[in-house]
Amino acid sequence: MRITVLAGGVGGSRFVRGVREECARRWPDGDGGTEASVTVVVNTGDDIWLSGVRLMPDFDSLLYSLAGVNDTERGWGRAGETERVSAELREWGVGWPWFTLGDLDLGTHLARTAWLREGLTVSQVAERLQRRWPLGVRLLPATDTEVDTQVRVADADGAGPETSAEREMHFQEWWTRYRATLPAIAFRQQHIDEARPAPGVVEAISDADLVLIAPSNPVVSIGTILAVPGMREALAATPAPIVGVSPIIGGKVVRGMADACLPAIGVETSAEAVGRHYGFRRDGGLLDAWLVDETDAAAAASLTAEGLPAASAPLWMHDLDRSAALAGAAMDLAAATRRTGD
Ligand code: FO1
Repeated sequence: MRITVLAGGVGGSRFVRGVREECARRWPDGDGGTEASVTVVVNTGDDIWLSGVRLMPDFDSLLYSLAGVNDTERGWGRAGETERVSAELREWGVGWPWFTLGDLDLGTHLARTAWLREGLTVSQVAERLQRRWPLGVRLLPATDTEVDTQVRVADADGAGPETSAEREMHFQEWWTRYRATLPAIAFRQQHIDEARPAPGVVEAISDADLVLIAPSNPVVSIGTILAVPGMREALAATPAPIVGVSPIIGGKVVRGMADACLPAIGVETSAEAVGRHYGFRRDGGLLDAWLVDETDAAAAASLTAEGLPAASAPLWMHDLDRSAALAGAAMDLAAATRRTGD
C-alpha cells in the first residue's frame, strides 16, 4: 500500500503520525505480503531566510514530530529547547525580535544552510536531514524552488510606500508578528512560475495507491503545494483515489489561522465550502472524496446528494489513537469510493 499525503506543518504532523500508526496496525511488517509506504509532500511556502539561515517550518515540524523530538505544547520547534543564541541575536539586532530561533532548532537551520551553500538542492538537504531519525515515512519538499509566501495587506502602520495603501510582507511576519490580524488581501508565492515539483514528487503521486490531503491550511499550505506548476496535472492523472480531510470543524479552524486566509480567496470558513473549493475530480477538481467532522454531517449529506462523495467521522486529533482512527476513516472512504466507482 503506497500512500502519499499532501501536508503542511502542525495539523499535517498530527495527521501523518496517524497515517503512520494506522499503516503499522493494518499492515504490520509485510503482513500477508503487503507493506505500507508513506510519502509526504510538504508545503515549502512558509520557508524563509532569517538571521542568515534557511528555515523550513513545515518540514521541520514534520521531521521533529515524526522523530518524537518536537515541542508538543508550542506546536513548533524542539522539546527541551533553550534560547541563548536567540537572546544574543536580539542584542546584536539581527533577525526579528518577535521570532525565536531555539538553540537546538538553530542546529538544524545551520546544517541545512551549510549544505545549501555547498550546492545541495533543497530535496537533497531534506533527504540528509531525515537520515538522522527513523521516521517511518519519507518527507519530500513540494519543490526545490524558493516559493516563500508573501501576504498583501492593507498598510495599517504606514510602513509601505506613500503612494500605496497596501504592502506586502513575508507570510512569517504576518503570521507571527501580527498573528494574522492584519486583513490579508492576497497571497503570492514568489518564483512560483519557475517552480517544478521536487524530484520524486510526481512519481509519489502517480505511483500511489491512495493520495490523502491532510487537514492543513487550504490556502497557504495545501494551496502552495497545488500552485507548483505540474502538481495539479500529476494529481489529475493519478489512478489513485484522492481523499481530502477538512481542516474546518463546525465553522472553526482545527488549528492555525486558516480563517484569516480563506476570505482572501473568497472561500467561507466551512467544511463544505473548503470541499467545494478543492473541487471534485469528476468536475475537473482535486478530490474523489471529502471527509468532514461528525458535526458537519449535513455538509457531507448535501455534497453526497449532488453526487459528490463525502462522509463524516470524528476529526479532532487529540491523541495518536484518534489521529490513527481518522487516517483509517480516510482509507476506508477511499476504498468505498473505489468500490462504488464514483
Ligand atoms: N511561531 C511563532 O509564533 N513564533 C516564533 O517565534 C516562531 C519561531 C519559529 C522558528 C522555527 C520554526 O520552524 C517555526 C517557528 N514558528 C514560530 C512557527 C511558524 O512560524 C508557524 O507556526 C508556521 O510556519 C505556520 O505553519
